[in-house]
Amino acid sequence: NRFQPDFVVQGNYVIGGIFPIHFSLKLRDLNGTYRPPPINCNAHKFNPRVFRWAQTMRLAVEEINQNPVLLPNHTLGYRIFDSCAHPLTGQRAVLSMLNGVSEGNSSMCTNASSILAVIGASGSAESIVVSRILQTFRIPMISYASSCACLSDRQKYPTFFRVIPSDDYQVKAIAQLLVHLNWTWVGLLRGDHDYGRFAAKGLLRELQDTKVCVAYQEIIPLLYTRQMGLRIMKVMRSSTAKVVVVFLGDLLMTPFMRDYMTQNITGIQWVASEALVMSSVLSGKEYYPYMGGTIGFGIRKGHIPTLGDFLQTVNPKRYPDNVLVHELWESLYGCSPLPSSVTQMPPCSGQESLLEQHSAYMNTSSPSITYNVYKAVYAIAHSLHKLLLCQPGRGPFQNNSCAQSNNIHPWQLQHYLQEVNFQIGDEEVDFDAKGDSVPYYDIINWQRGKEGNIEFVNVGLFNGTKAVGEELLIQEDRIMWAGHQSEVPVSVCSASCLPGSRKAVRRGEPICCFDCVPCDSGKISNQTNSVDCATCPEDFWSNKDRTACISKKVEYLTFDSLGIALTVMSVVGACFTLAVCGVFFCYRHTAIVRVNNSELSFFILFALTLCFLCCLLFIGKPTYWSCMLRHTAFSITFSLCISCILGKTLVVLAAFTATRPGHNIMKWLGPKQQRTIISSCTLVQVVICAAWLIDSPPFPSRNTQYEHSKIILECSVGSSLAFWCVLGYIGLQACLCFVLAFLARKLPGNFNEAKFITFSMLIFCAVWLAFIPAYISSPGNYTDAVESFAILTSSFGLLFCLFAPKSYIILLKPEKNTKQHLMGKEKK
Ligand code: TCR
Repeated sequence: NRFQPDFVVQGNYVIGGIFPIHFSLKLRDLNGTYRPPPINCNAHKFNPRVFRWAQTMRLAVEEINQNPVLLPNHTLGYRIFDSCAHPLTGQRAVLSMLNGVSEGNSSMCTNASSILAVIGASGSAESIVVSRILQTFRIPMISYASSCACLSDRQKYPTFFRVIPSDDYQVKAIAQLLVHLNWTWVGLLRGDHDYGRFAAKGLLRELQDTKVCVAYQEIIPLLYTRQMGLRIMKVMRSSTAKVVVVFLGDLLMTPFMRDYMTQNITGIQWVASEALVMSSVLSGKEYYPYMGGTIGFGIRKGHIPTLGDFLQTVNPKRYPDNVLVHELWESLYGCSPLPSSVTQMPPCSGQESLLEQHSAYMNTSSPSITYNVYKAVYAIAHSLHKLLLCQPGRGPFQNNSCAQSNNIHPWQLQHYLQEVNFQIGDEEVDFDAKGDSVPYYDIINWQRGKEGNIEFVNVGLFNGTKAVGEELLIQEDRIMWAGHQSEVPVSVCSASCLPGSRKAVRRGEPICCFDCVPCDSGKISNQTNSVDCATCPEDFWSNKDRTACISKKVEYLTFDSLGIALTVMSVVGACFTLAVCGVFFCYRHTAIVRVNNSELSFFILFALTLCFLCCLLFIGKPTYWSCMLRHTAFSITFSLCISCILGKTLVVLAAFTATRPGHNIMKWLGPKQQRTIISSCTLVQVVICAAWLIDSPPFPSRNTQYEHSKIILECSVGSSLAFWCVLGYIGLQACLCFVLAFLARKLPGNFNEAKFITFSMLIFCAVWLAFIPAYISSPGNYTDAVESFAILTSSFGLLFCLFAPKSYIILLKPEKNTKQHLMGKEKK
């Protein structure tokens, strides 16, 4: 039971082929207590797709042999071995190939060196083993499917070439795709082989500096068990990552997918690696709900016009002895072409014929790996052709020698292989220094076909030869996403932070998982996913949403409701005062006006009018002048007013003492002296104000401290000492006035003014005492309002207390407006 090649054809030059025609190899564990049984590939599953690859190699060799231009007068032969999709059996295949156990039953190691080059192997793990063995003999190999980036190492794999791009490019493409589609939270599923290991490593490396994070990485073992699968599915289900990248061939994916379908997990968007994305095994109807919408990168496809016809020539009648052909029939038709079959299958009718519908084998519409095999054979043929064309004395080898056509060494062929450059279809084939080929991928999307099965639709491309950033070209509108959706699925750990907030990383979690915290007031972020909030420039403040800086609101006491109210009150107050003035003037000859010094009354009324009006200075935008005027005008008018009242009190007091004999104080308090007292009292205030204005006058200022979002225009007092001095002086006058009036309150007479003066001073002092705390603690622009309010109330207080009783008598009780009546009390 010797390991035999599956196909052999003799020729001048023989090339080897290694294909994983069988798969699902289960190695028995050996404990050394029995003789290990031979590994029998044929007992395992037959892969029609790979069988097509092997047939493609045969076709290519046949074509070349018939080609009058390429390798004329020479024939190519081949020996094709089954690697059984496992490194161990791959090793056995390559050893058998080298040993030359080929022709019939000959057991001798003939033709050991007759293999010039090898096409293969498929999986990277197998290629690694095969390459390690072949490099001892310097035999070049061209792999059609091994894409592991690890194989680009010329030190380790000096004779390795491939016609599939290295996965380095594919992971770049996948990373760009993830970034492009904003999938920042992805799962990673890979097989437990070199291909999966290196691809995952590469992808993680590519994602390092992007916004994409990997939520989990799960490994599907080579020997798949349901238990393992269920554990992985649990992880997938519990994760919020809806996008899963898979680096897996369809052979490993299929058993996993079967269990996956029983688990009813939906909503997963698959990103398939190249090994999976063109898999016809998973293109059945039943897979659509679970795998529909899958997107991935497929290698460049070609076209082999004669392939369909060639594949059809393979049938059991033509190759009655070939086990593989029988197996093909068994796997495609479920019947056994041999009458004496060991399998339980029913015998075939003999009418079976290969049609397109047997896609696993017959799909020739857009061959990819198949085309790679074809290219690889041609690459060898072209190199050989070049080698044979070598002109003696002009060769590339030592002393410009050429290879001898009847004794070509494989290393000589490798030299030509490295240099080869030829056209096939519309594609140019060559190898770079590492033996790699041009990176070019199509973006494949799994959409629903007419019969409900999955169709592979081209929706873009990745051209690795283009400049960075321009490699990816994707037609998003043509893509059908998972769950038959036309909208791009979302796969993020945390939803993006809207403008107005910023990201805050969660401790111990990947950067893709974050919280969004709103910006502080005065700071803004105007982009989604901002990392930081920017501070607004001076005089600007954040808006309510914290998305833009807006200029601060400038506030001052203006003609808004408050300002209007104050204006109205002050105007009304002034009018009242003038009205009282008018009344007093009209009745200036009546007793009540005359009994009290009428001149002083008019003075007081005049000063009160000014007091009312100076309240208007507090309304409106503070300017240099209005600031200076405000406090000084107010303090001087008030000072004037209180001085007059003081004068009046003195007069009342004097009048009282004058009634007693021996005191003629009235002599000293004539109108002239009164005026002097009033003006000198006022003058003190004027001097204080003048000093204030000269030394450090009040000035308009912008207060940004009180409320950050506003600029409050106010008058700074300049010198607070002066300010409080001015107020203090008024207070002093008022107190003095109060005390004097208090002393005079008991004076006889029906109409005792001193009572009213006491009362008015009481109100005045109360108002201004209340003013102090209110002024100090009032917010922002309300300080002005508070001050003007205090002015108004105290003015009103004075007006009413001093003049309301008199006006009442004048206007409504004229009968009491007689000297007798006013002095009535005295008579008692
Ligand atoms: N590289 C994989 C094997 C592989 C494959 C395929 C197998 C690729 N594409 C298509 C079957 C069909 C990509 C490896 O192991 O390197």
